[in-house]
Amino acid sequence: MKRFFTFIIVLFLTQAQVFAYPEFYEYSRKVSNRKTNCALCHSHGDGPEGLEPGQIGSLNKDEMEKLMRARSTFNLGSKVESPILNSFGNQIIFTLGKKKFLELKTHPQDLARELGLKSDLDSDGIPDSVEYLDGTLAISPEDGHPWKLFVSNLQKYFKHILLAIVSVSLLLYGFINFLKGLDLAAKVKGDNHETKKH
Ligand SMILES: [Ca+2]
Repeated sequence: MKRFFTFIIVLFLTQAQVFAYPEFYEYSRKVSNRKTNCALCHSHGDGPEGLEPGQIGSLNKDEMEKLMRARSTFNLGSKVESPILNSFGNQIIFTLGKKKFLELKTHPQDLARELGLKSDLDSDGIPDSVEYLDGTLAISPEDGHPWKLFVSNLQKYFKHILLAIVSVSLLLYGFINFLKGLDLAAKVKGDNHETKKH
């Protein structure tokens, strides 16, 4: 059994390049001008081949079974949990199905359109498909196009910002009136003092 398991790992390692799909991150890199890599969709930035965590060589028996199950799932709508893919990679297979995904290898520019704008895995307000085009990680809320993140956060926290502005304005208004009151009191006191002198 152990020999068989080792054979499966070696087989996957030798075939790993076949299962890596650089067409997508290369397209993302081209349109975004960002140094994207396999981390867009994979657990490891260098892709599935290797012995590092998130790569095929590091998988235990259960994870290898998960990987084989994920790779034999070709229908869309099937929940896959491939240990070498991150949640965006798994989401792509869930949304499109493996068959459609493989078809897109020759025209990776259509991946974003096929994914649509519904999914936003990291809830940063920027859809996964847009992050693919921007060359940012769809699973990291800190990683996003700066202007889009700013607009998204502005919309998200608009009420809080508005409340803060109103509160500060009221405090400022109250403080100014307090100073005016002090000034008026000082003037009245000064006038009284002058009246008593005369
Ligand atoms: Ca996002």
